[in-house]
Amino acid sequence: MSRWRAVAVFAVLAVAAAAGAESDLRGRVLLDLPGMLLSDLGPIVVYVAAEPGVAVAPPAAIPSLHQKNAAFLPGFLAIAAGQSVAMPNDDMIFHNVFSYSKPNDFDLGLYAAGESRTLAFKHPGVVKLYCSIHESMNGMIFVSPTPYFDVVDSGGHFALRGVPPGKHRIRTWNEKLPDTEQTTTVPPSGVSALEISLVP
Ligand SMILES: [Cu+2]
Repeated sequence: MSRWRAVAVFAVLAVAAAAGAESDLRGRVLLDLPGMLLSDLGPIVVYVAAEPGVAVAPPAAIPSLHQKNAAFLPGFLAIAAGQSVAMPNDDMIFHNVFSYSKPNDFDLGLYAAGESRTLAFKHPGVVKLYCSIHESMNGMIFVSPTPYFDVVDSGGHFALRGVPPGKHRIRTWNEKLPDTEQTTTVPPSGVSALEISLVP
């Protein structure tokens, strides 16, 4: 192999490695509000914002959001835009699931015990779920614009897996707090860490 050919092959391999490279972005959200704990806030989602012209396929997994004992279970679910959710009725009574949250609004109609409906959520944002029969049934789906998201644990920790290397806008969402955004650079491989202050 000539020297130049060897260089060319190496360059192609390097590009291939870069295209397939991904890293984990781990970190922690911190709350500096006197008298308030993270656990008082309900779900907090950390996610990578979408960049114009960059489309990433949603996860193929189809999580389930059940209707059980006249409640949505789980009551909160985070998914990626384009991902589908199965909504089985595990009760012995009829339920329906609907939402007014535009542009993800929908109405699955009434369906019986043991039946299920599956729905794809195409648009990022918050989707509030209700049942037309049971006023007490409330659920929520957060649709992340990218597949890189996590719901923080009770200690505020999160892990965004398989994030492409480069500069990203990292955003947080919580129902009670203003959204935050900060920019970070994810290295070509390995794990990077980020601290996010929820209240500047
Ligand atoms: Cu119901």
